[in-house]
Amino acid sequence: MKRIFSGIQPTGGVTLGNYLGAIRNWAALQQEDYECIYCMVDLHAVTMWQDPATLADSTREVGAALIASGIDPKKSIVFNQSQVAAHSQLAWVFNCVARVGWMNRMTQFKDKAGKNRENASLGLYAYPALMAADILIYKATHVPVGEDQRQHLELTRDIAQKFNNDFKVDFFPITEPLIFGAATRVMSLRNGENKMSKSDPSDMSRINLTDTADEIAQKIRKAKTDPEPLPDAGVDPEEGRRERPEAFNLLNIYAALEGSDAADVQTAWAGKSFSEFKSALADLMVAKLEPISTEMRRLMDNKDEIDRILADGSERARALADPIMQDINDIVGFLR
Ligand code: AQP
Repeated sequence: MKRIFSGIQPTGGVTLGNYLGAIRNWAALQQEDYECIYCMVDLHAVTMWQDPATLADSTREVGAALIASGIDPKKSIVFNQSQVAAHSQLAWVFNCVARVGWMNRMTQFKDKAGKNRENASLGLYAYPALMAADILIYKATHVPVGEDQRQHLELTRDIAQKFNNDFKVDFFPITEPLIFGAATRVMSLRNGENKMSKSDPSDMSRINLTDTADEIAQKIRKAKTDPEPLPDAGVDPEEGRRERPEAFNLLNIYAALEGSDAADVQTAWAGKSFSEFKSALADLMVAKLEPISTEMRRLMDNKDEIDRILADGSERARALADPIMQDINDIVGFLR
């Protein structure tokens, strides 16, 4: 039996980056021979300050985005992490299994903590141990990962291995990454060197799945580019991304939305003007995102419906996680 776990932080609205890089792949996985568990990781979200007045609604919004993007909550388990206590219980055990030296090598902590590392939360530092617990509390066999999460999945494998060795058991699986053929990394519309992010202070840097057609058109029109026309067909994409990150980002987004090969899109638009291209990109984006945003808005207007779906998901998640946590307690030697 193949079991998939993946998570997304309810740290704000859902971006086109979350959709193209993760959510649409999660929806596609449901077609295959997998049991899928998709989680709004609110415990991870609070490793950075979250306003309590908006966290619950952000959680609902992310849940709505998943469902509107085609994740079927009857087929897959969709829930929020804080409602399944076993995530936190196992995270503590893993805090005691993982080594400080391992955590010190995690590049995401360095990126997110920034210069003022002493002032970062302890939770942000221990984030990868909680992520390992998220995956292993279900004994998930596969995790869809983007490039940015690869290091954390490696750590999950190390923690599983060390737990099995320390306690002389063959308990946790060594989880495999699921890498998608054309993994899409969507960059900011204001700076092609940074990834598009929910928490970027500038709303113009990202497309939110709830943006209206006019907002999308405006953001694409104002997206940063350079004075040259679109690149020639022969330009190597790796080199192109280094030299003209904004141009190649927009080409990539177009290809990902259309479901076509990036090289074909580059050839089709070679030498053309950005104004023509941006207008086609905005039209394509609106056509693809409108059905999702319409369904998201419907769900957001029906909070009871979304809350019921998440409560049902939490119950099903607990039914899987609790017996595994009980076994772990026995292995560690906690008195029942
Ligand atoms: N720009 C992106 N391009 C491709 N994939 C992306 N993902 C996020 N941004 C992009 C993927 O979305 C999934 C969920 O991400 P997350 O919410 O757990 O955290 P994140 O990667 O830190 O996303 P954000 O939007 O940048 O959130 P904040 O601003 O809160 O840090 C992951 O699979 C991720 O790879």
